[in-house]
Order: sequence, then structure tokens, then C-alpha cells
Amino acid sequence: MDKFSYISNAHGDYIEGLYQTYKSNPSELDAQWQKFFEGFEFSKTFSEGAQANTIPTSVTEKIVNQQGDVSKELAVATLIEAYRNRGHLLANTNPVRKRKDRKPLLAISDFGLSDSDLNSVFQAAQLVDMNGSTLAQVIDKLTKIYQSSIGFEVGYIRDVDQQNWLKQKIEKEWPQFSPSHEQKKRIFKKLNEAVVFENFLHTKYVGQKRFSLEGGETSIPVLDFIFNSGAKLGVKEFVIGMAHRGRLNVLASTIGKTYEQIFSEFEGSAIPDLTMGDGDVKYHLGYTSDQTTMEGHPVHLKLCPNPSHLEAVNPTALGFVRAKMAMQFDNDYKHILPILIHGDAANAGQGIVYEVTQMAKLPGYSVGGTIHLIINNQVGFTTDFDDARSSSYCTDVAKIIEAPVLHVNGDDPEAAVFAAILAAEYRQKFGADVLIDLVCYRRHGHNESDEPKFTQPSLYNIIAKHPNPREIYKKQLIERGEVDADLAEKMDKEFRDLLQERLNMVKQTPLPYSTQKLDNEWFALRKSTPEDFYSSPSTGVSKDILEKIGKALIKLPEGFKPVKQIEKVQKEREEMVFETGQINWAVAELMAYGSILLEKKIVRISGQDVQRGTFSHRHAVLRDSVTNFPYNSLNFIEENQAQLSIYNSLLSEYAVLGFEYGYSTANPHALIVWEAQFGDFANGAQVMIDQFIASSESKWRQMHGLVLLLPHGYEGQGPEHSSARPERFLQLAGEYNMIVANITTPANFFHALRRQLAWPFRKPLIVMSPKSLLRHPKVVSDIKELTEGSFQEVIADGFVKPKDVKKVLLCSGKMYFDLLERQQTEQRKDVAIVRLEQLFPFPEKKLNEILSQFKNSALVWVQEEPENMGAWSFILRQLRSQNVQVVARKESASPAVGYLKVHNQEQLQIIDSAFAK
Ligand SMILES: Cc1ncc(C[n+]2csc(CCOP(=O)(O)OP(=O)(O)O)c2C)c(N)n1
Repeated sequence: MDKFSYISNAHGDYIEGLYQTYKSNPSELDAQWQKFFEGFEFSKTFSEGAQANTIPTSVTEKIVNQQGDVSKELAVATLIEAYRNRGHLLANTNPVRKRKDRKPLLAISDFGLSDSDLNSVFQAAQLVDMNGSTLAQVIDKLTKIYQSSIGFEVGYIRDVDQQNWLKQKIEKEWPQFSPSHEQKKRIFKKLNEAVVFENFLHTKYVGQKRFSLEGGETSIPVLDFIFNSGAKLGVKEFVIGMAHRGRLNVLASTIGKTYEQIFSEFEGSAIPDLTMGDGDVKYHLGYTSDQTTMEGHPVHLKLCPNPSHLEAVNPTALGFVRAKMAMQFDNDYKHILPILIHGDAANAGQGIVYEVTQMAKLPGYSVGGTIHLIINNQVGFTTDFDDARSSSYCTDVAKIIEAPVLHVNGDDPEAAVFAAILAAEYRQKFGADVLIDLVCYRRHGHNESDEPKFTQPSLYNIIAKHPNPREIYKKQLIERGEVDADLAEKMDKEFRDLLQERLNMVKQTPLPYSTQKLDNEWFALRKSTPEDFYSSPSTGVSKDILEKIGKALIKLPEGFKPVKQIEKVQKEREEMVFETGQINWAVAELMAYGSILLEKKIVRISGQDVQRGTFSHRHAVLRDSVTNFPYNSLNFIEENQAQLSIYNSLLSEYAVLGFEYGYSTANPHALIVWEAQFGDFANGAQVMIDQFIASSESKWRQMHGLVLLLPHGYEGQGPEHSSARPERFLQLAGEYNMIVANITTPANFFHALRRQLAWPFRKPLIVMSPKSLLRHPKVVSDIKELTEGSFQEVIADGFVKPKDVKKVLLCSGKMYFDLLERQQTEQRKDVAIVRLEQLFPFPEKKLNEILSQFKNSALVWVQEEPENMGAWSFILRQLRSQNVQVVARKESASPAVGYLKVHNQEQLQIIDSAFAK
């Protein structure tokens, strides 16, 4: 309910109460109420009580009981406030059709007022600084502000500073906004470039897909003014995430990809060199450049590469920004600004938009605010907005974080530029998200060979006759005498000639396909070669360093009172490092992180509950049992070490994994880890895995070394908590794109983590990580194994003698320990167990060296997963020249049974079959 609307029915005591609050502590009241009482207190209306400390009863009675002037005053105040809150519902934002009736309730009758009141003067007019004006004049002003080409949707913002700042911008600056001559010329120039570029491509490459910006060309001056205003306020780098629509135009008109490069991609005249990867279509490619803004500020611009999957790029762009903020800008958000460009249908429909919005203010994921630009062409492919969303606006998700939304008519570029400037200033001032909803239209079908009249015939009849935004603006400028017609024509012709000239050049000598330029941070690294995977680099660290880390792990700050169980954990850690030398999984993991921090490389870990660890094993952050104070012991190994940032994530996989991927593409010298609660939850982030993690190097030459820890293993916990779906990763594995590992020893895990940064290239590492094995007595490594050596891709059987062996069981991960138990219990020297610690890249050479000792033995792949899952089909493909058999669970629809007893029976059957003579 509106703040003021109930007041005419309120009891006098209520008003009196508000007034008393106003007297004692005015800041507790809304700014509107403050102003209201301010006005009334000092106005003549209340002259009888001006000296008194209470509102005289006669006045409150008048408010409550009478239909006289005072209740009308309240009605007018209510009306003003209603315009502020709901005026956007009537704003003139749609360039091609009438707005839907969204029940704004802004008629004067909605406030108990009538035409006869229009010429009366109300005190409430001072709420909009219109003392002495008639109601009609007040409404006129409100209409001009709130029903203009911008719909300001800000009424839900509770922060008083933000409210006041926005009110100033909206009610004072917007009505007087008048761009300078230079600004107008710039707007026109940018519109000209945007329109002519599309038009040129449309005529030269008829029917070729380019997902044109036509109808939404005003986006280009909007971006230009965001860059300009942002740079004036300290931004040095802009990072853009966007989809297909208008991408080529953004690349050419704002990011500075040359027209020759773009035309060459259209010409597609030579077979590109595929040794650098398989590439991507032109409207998915990224680009970086250095530009100078209109007012002469240098800025670095980056457009992130993106897949077809709408909105998937968003968290990756933000993760990238977060990394750069830390690396380059001392964590000051004011120097780097993310811009996410959305389609209206995708912004409304894709859940990841919600996930990313929810990240905005979290300590682990905040980037100091994002500017969102929605190119709202009112259609999603063929779907009208009535079928695309239940919400009034495609931007409504922004309300969860109280972000201002500026709905702008795309045919009014000056209004759009006002919104752009406001957005940049707001983001720089408050470090918070802000949205520009550029309401426009799509001139053609979804792509240029699509017929939009199949589905939106009446809309497209209107669009066919609708002039483009450049024509509209040109007419305005000419009518206002701000530019003469000749100049406008000249600009058009000159630009068209320039494009033709570039096209002629390209037709004569097309440029070769250019792969994406590497960001500077990657210069020290190189692409991998197959030989790189024959063996792993040395990754041991000295005992001194391990002990130093061990000391930090067991030391607590003065006065810190751990909970009882942690005292035990600390004691065990001490025994492991300083007495027995037998290191478990968790300590090996922490040792790996600690050793990297000591090399002054940061470690960042995120995922659900990672600080403690789902299985209560990591305890990277300890809590004081009394004060709750968090203590991250790995940050206190020695001075000048790098920092471990470990964040319990929001309950999201898709966006969080995307964020960490983005982070890892920005900083190749950091170890970035994402852990799933159980491995199968990575399903929710499958787009990130398929479209980015597995394929980014091939598509975009974008390397990264992100680590995914995916708890995996059949322990009778049912279908959802057993399998991290290794088969999916193995199916995605090709061209050395990632490491897929199922590791059995703490030392090997230690080396695998350290290897990530020891390589002169980067590869994502997918680890099927342990659950119950975290506490298995056999899952320990001697500390010596951490001080020397390297990651072991294959581990041979040290128990058997090759000549006795009749059967070799090849396995990976937890399966090993079940097989080992039988082998040891029955002292089966005729059965060798060989562990594949790394499944991909398949360590063929190393495996063959081991297998060559067992020439006359049978070879059996043993896995816990059903035969149609797990690594079996991958192994079969890798070992196709060998006669390899399989022992696995039966082919199944679901990864595991739901009954513990059946699970146990199945597990036994696997072991029995594996050891059958
Ligand atoms: C996640 C996802 N689902 C479906 C598609 C197929 N698709 C491509 S564009 C599009 C419509 C997008 O509409 P909107 O977000 O309004 O952007 P517009 O193309 O209108 O600019 C659809 C459904 C896709 N690319 N990604």
C-alpha cells in the first residue's frame, strides 16, 4: 500500500505519533513525511499550533474527520508519491506500440480528487518544490518527469542516500537535461555508425545471419556514454558480457574491431589454421582493445566471448572483473566496470539471471555493481512478451537487490544517454547494480532470413513503416536547428564510403582469420603439446616448508577458543605432520594450498560450505566458539605470503561455477577451485562445463586452470549422491582440453593441485574426489611423498610379482580400496591391481609400460558405476587394440540403487567377479 494512501482513514493518534517522531528524530521518517511536516509546521495552515509541541487536536480532527482542505492535502501528497512509485507504468517508453494497461492508478479520482481541485493550490505541492502552484501544474510537472521517455522505477529502494540522490537526478536534472552541442554531435555520430553499418551489411551480405541491432541502434550511443561517464569517474577498464543481438555492431562501433576484420569473417575466403583450435562463429567471438573516450580518457575495453546459451556469459564476465579488480586495481571497484547486455526474453526467462543478481552484494562475488543494458526489442525469437514472462517488466528480478531500473524509449537517444550517464554515476557512487531497459524493436526476424510476419504480423506492419532512430534524431536536430541537413547527409555518405573502401580492400586481399588476442597476463604461458602429458613436472616441496604450513595449521590466535571437536582435529594434524608423518587427504590438500600461497600465488576456493567442507574434513576456516570469529589459518603462515580466499557460496552451481571460470581466465597465476557439494550437483552447471570449461581453449583460445572437486563414489547413498558422472567429462575430453582424474592418495592429490600452476600452460582439472575415503585408514601418504616427485598418472601394484599374475585389474578411484581389501585378505598374488589416477589425457605410454610386464594376463576394467556409465566406454576406446573385459554394475537408467542392502550385494558381486578365477 502506498505510504500516504491510508492516512485519510487514520486515527489522529497515528498522525500525532508521526509528528512526535518528526519532532524528536526526523531522520526516522521517510523523506516525504519529513517534508510534509516541515511544510505544515511552518505553513500558515498550521499557524495555530506553530509554537506548540503537538499538532493541535483541532488539526488532527480536521485531518481525520473532515473532507476539508487538509484531507485533500494528504490526497495530493499521496498522488505525488504515487507518481514517483508508479509513474513509470505510464511512461512513454514504447516506440512502436501502445503500452499494456498495468493499472497505474494515477487518475486524480484514484485519490478522491476531482477536476474542481485542479485549479486549487495545495501545500503538498512543496513536496515537488512547487509551492504556490495549482494541482494542475503539479500534475503537469509530474507527468513531464514520470511519463516522459524514461520510466524511472526506483520506488522500492530503501537506502535513504540512494533515494535522495535519485530524486535529485530525476526531479531536478532530468527535466533540465540538455546535452551540449558536442554531445549531440557524438550521439548522432554513434547512431549514424550503428545504422549505416547494419544497413551496409544488410545489402552486402543478403540473408546472412548477423543478428542485427536494427531497431535497437540507440544501444551504441548508450554504451559510448557509459564509457565516457564511467571513465570520467575513474573507470579504466570496461568488461562486457553480451549475446548475439547487435554483437557485431558493438564490436565495430564501440570496441574497435576493424571493419576489415569483420568483413573478412563474412567473406570466409580461406580455410583457417585449425592448429590453434576449432574457432567459433563471428557473433560469439570476444575482443579486447584500448580506446579513448569522447572526452579523451584512455580505457581498456573487453568483450567476453560467449556461447549461444543466453545469459551464460554473465557470471563469467563478473568473475573476470573480480579477478582483475584484485590483480590490477587493488580491489577498488571504481576502476573496472562490468556491463551485461541482455535480451528481454532471456533476461526474464533464464534462471541464471536470478543467480547472478543474488550474487551482487555477497562478499565472495561482489564486483561493486554491474550496469545492465537490456536491448528490449519486445520479442524473443518468435515469442511475444505476453508469453515470455509473468512479471510486468523483463527487468523485475532487479527488485530483489533494490537496483534502480530506467526504462527508456529507444527512439529517444538523448533520454537514453541521460539514462546512461545516470547509470554510470550511480554505479560509481554506490557500487551497486543499475539497469537500463532500452525499449526498442527488432526490424527484421530473429535473424535476417527469418520472416517475422508469420508470428507478429501486426507489429511488423508498424515496424515496416517506422523510421530508424537515426532518421528520427536527425529530423529532431534539423527541426531544432542544431544540425543542418547537409551535414547529416555528409556524415552518412562519408561513413558508407569508408565501409565500401574497407570492403573493397578485403575483397582483394581478405585478412586471415584472426584468433582472439591473449590478455597480457597470459603472455608468459604457451599452448600445450601432446608430449607435455607423457609425464608430470616435479611438484614436491621441502620438508621445511611443509612444517611451516603444518605449524600454521595447528596454531590458533591468542585467546581463540575452538569448539571441542576442532581441538581434536588440531591434535590429529599435529600428529600427522610432526609425529607419524602420515598425511591424510585434508592435510595434503591444505599443504598444497599453503605451498602455493608461499610462492606468492593466490588461492581462491568457492562452493557450498567449502570453508568447513561438506564432509567436515577441510576446516580451512575455524570459528571461535564464543565470539564466532573466523580464523583462516593458511593466511598466517608467514608475512608477505599470498592470501587464501575461501567463500561458502550461495546455493547455486551454474552461476558460481561460471564466476570461478571467469576468474580463472583473468588470472592464470592463481589456483582457483570450485567444489560441488556432491559431484552430481555439477549437473546444474552443465552449460558452464560444456560451453566454457571444456571448449573455451578450442573455440576462443581462452585457457584456464580451474579445478573442479566433485565428490564421487558408490557408498550406498542412493542415486543422487553416488556419481559425479565421470562419463560426461570423459565424453567432453578431447584434444587435451582438460584433465580428468580419480585420485587415490593424498600425495597424488597434493601434486595434482600443484601441477596446475607448475605447467607452462593451463588446463582445467576435474577431480572425482573422495567422501568416506577422507577418513579411510589406507588413504594416507607419507610426508616424504610430498617433498619429492610428481603427480603419478598410473600407479602400479607393488604387492604382486609379474610372473605370478594371471589377471590385471585396471581401476580408478575408490574401487581400488575395495579390490585391495580382497587381494590382501586372500593374498591373491595372481591378481594385480593397477590404478589409473588420471583418466584423461589417457596416460597410454605409462600404462603400457606397466601392462607390458603382464603379457600373458587377462586385462579387466573394474568400475563401480553401471556399465553404461563411468569410464568403461572411454577405456574401451582408449584400449581398443587390447582385449579388455569389464566388471561393472548392470546397465541402468539411474546411477545407483536406493537400497543399502542391494548396494552392498552389488558391490560384493563386483569384487567376486573381478577375482573370479
Ligand atoms: C539458453 C538458450 N535457450 C534458447 C536459445 C535459443 N534462442 C536464441 S535467441 C532466442 C530468443 C532471445 O530473445 P531475447 O532474449 O529477447 O533476445 P533478442 O534475440 O530478441 O535480442 C532464443 C530462444 C538460446 N540461444 N539459449
